[in-house]
Amino acid sequence: MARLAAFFLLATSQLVTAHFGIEYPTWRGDTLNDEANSNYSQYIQPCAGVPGTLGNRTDWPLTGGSIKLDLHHKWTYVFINLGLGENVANFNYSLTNPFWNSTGNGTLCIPKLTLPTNLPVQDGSLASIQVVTLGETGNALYNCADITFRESATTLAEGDCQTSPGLTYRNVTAAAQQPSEQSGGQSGEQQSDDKSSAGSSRAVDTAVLSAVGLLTLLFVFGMSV
Ligand SMILES: *[C@@H]1O[C@H](CO)[C@@H](O)[C@H](O)[C@H]1NC(C)=O
Ligand SMILES: *[C@@H]1O[C@H](CO)[C@@H](O)[C@H](O)[C@H]1NC(C)=O
Ligand SMILES: *[C@@H]1O[C@H](CO)[C@@H](O)[C@H](O)[C@H]1NC(C)=O
Ligand SMILES: *[C@@H]1O[C@H](CO)[C@@H](O)[C@H](O)[C@H]1NC(C)=O
Ligand SMILES: *[C@@H]1O[C@H](CO)[C@@H](O)[C@H](O)[C@H]1NC(C)=O
Ligand SMILES: *[C@@H]1O[C@H](CO)[C@@H](O)[C@H](O)[C@H]1NC(C)=O
Ligand SMILES: [Cu+2]
Repeated sequence: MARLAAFFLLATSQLVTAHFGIEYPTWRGDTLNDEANSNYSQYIQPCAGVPGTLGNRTDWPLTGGSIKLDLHHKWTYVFINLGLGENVANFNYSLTNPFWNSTGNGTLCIPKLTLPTNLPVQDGSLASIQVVTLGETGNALYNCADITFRESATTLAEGDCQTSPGLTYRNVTAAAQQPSEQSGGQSGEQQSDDKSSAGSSRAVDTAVLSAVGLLTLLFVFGMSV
């Protein structure tokens, strides 16, 4: 527990300043620039203090759609969750299993997120997407976007879903011996790791894993930092 306490001190003393945005699907509220709503704060879970009743819903494909994020940090963990219903309280479906360590700032566009199998949705089902980013100090940031599942909806066209040069993301997974890296705009194609970086992958993994263990503890105890 001493280790956890030390982690907390670290977490609360080094507040992160840059935040992130959701460019697509349209987010609930502009939590970066909306000065009028001074109650918005990306530190507030589950949705930065933006009520789920503002009404901007994007039609999103039944088989999974695109997501476009505006990231400002050198790197960040990214979790994307889904909750079903009109005013979601429970974002209990993970769309990033494993979650990601995204490196670089700018736009990260994923052409098509994979949905959990047997997700109970049909044409017209309402849902919300929650994006959580987590920095090295353990501060989590939240934003949400509201969607309607539609048979007729499509994913973003390739030209509208470009990831900034130099921005990549990596799966963070206990099982992966050699995690692969991929840029978001590549339609799910894997890019093979550059051989010279393969040796250092494992060392990074160990660091990731111990951080993940700690984070799991935090989540289990329902602590928010
Ligand atoms: C929601 O939609 C309205 C009307 O189209 C628009 O003015 C507003 O900027 C949208 N909100 C966000 C957060 O994009
Ligand atoms: C912010 O929250 C306070 C307290 O709940 C409330 O009185 C106030 O109207 C809110 N401000 C805005 C801009 O929503
Ligand atoms: C998620 O939550 C909803 C509503 O609270 C519930 O109906 C559903 O069974 C839950 N699904 C899972 C996989 O936990
Ligand atoms: C990324 O960060 C660098 C250095 O802070 C900045 O100059 C650049 O404009 C940023 N790029 C984007 C796309 O935000
Ligand atoms: C991450 O893992 C998922 C599920 O195993 C896989 O579909 C995806 O291509 C992987 N992404 C990267 C960047 O390796
Ligand atoms: C996430 O990726 C960044 C950049 O590649 C790396 O510096 C950082 O160590 C990774 N996170 C962890 C906890 O390993
Ligand atoms: Cu930030």
